[in-house]
Amino acid sequence: MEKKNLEQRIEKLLGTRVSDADEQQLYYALLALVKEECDARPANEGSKKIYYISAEFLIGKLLSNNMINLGIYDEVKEILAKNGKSLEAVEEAEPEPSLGNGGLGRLAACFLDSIATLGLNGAGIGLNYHFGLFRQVFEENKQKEVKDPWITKESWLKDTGIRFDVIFGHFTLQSVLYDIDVPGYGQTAVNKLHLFDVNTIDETMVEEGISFDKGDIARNLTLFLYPDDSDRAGHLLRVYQQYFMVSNAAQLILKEMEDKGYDLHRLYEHAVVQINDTHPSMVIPELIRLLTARGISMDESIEIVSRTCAYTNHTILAEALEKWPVEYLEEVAPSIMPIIRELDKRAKAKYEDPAVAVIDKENRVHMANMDIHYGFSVNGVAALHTEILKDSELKPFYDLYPEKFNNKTNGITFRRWLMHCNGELSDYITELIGEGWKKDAAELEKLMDYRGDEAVLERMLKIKEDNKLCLKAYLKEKEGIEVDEHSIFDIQVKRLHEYKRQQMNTLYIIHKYMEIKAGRLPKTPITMIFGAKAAPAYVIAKDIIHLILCLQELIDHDPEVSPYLKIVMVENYNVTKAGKLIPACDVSEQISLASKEASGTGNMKFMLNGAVTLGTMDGANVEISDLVGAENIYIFGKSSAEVIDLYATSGYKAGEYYENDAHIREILDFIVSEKLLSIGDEESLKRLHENLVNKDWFMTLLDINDYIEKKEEIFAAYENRKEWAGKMLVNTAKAGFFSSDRTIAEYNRDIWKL
Ligand code: 26V
Repeated sequence: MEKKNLEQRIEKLLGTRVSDADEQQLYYALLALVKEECDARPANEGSKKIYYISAEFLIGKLLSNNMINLGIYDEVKEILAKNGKSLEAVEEAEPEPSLGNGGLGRLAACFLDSIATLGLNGAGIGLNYHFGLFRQVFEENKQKEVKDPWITKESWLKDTGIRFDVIFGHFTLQSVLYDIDVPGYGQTAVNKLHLFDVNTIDETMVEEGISFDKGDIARNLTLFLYPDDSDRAGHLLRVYQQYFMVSNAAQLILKEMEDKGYDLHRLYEHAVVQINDTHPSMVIPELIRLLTARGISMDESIEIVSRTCAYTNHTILAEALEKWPVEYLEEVAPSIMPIIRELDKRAKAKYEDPAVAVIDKENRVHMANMDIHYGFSVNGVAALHTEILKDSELKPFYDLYPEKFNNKTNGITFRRWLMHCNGELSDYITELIGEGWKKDAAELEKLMDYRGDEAVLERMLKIKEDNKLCLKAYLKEKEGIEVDEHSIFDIQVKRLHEYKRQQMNTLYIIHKYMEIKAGRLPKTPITMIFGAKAAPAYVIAKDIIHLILCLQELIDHDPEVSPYLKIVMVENYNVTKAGKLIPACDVSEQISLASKEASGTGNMKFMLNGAVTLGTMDGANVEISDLVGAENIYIFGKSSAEVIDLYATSGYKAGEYYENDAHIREILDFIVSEKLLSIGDEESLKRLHENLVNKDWFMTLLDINDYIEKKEEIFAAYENRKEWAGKMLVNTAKAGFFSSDRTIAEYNRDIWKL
């Protein structure tokens, strides 16, 4: 597109001069421009298509990323600048949809970008939640959930006119299909994200916070992602959502196959379905149902679908592996229950082991088990994770089907997580090694040549400083929080979960607070930044947020401590905030209990942007550590093998650490000290204290001393600025492996075979 032409097009869409328009008008004009541009481009073609089905697509704001991918970002930026406008200000006008919870959903979004960028014929399929997960607000140092509307009159959604009937036990709902365009970087063709919805949704039924009548499915089906499931109605609603998602997906897939005139007996030659965690698992019986309804025998339908579907596991936490009572499925989706029973019967006829049954003795359907028996591929998301699946978590299945198991280490799109969020570093890299890395991330390795180049190292430090200044301004404006750009920015942002051990980081803060009180001051002040949403019904996770916010208040009001230590918990952590925080980070906290974090993807984003990792040997940290080498990462804590053994032998007793280690006791008791109780909620703080002393299921106290020691070590290393800059450079240079382009190329080579 020619520049002059582009400006004219924008002005035509605006109906006024760029210089006369406000940010809101400019946003809508650019939205329309990008949609027009996508409409003008062809769809990816090919005789086989990948359908990536996921309950979450954490896509973030799309304007800038779409413009980068379409190749008009720099020009638009210039046109705006010339007219006295800033693209950053325009970005503010775009609402961010919270169609995801964390890593699973963000991975799906990165994958869509890479599938399109590699020119693969593919689509995402999910649901159009009107209020997303929820928006987090802090009140009285506690998380409160409110609805998070994001759909405005003009948005990325395009009504396709496609409608399907989904038949539930007691009623039928007609779906509405909206599409969001997914342009690939430097590609002409465009893919789609398909989001299904119902026209009968009633947004007004949400009452206080995020509560609503869970029984009224026609009106509530797509209000929220992961609606509260603490009662039967909530469980049923989740099953309604899942069946609605996959029935639509299966109908769409077969419609596309039939429109192309493909033979459904050979569905697997033209379609591959990637099941993202267990939420879309019912697509297997639904596809079988639809094939048998078209006259294909049960035997053959099962065979066809088993050759079409592949499953990705994203967690080994037992509670996240879904098991739905047969009774619920009978009520919601009675038409697939006979098929699930048939699948169960066949599995039981072949394998006696109850561990691999589809329906267990308590009459619950194990979704993952169904996926593994009736899919052709099972993958984990990092090398260690896949090994744990094979050796312990899914061992009985690995023994049956070794050929199905494979690893696909996660990745991230460098378009969003470097080119867009860190323009300065991105441009500097290009200045040093050329443009090639944007299409082939492995080329970042060329940066290794500059390890000893002082000017380059100086510049890396300068860029980090600039990004810290940007974050400082952002936090001041958005959260009213003042940070010191000369302090060390130590960041932990991710879902709040005990296994991720934000509580361990918090115990360090108490330790450091006591040190400062005792006159042992850090050389460089420290800013500890958190961002995390807790699931609304996850009581201990909310207690941890409460503790962090109470410590933030305590330290802010203590002039003896506040010059050296600052706590920041950003409200409503999301993709946009991640884009501001990550480029400014010095120390990346990746401190999960070894064996529990399947992969992590934040760890990759931080290293790419020149942060140094403080972490356990868990998930993809293991691969990061292998790549950067021991001098460029700070590893602590017990190994996954040791942890797995502790669980097997019930060998970990938090109480013993509390009894036998005076320092640990002192730190923990601070949680229920006068100082904190005068700020916080007694019930919440006492519950957390009691949990850490007597339960501590994710073994915080096991690693706390090691963690404190390593953290002091990494802070000391920060003092040698030149050596630190070398570590930053190596981290960026070695991050190429974690491009989602590499991950998707591997999915395609080993699983999808497009
Ligand atoms: C979590 C939750 C929590 C809120 C209530 C409902 C609900 C439902 C499902 C889940 C599962 C989340 C699974 C997940 O996000 N796994 C993450 O996947 C990432 C991408 O593979 C990986 O990097 C992370 O290690 C893994 O935790």
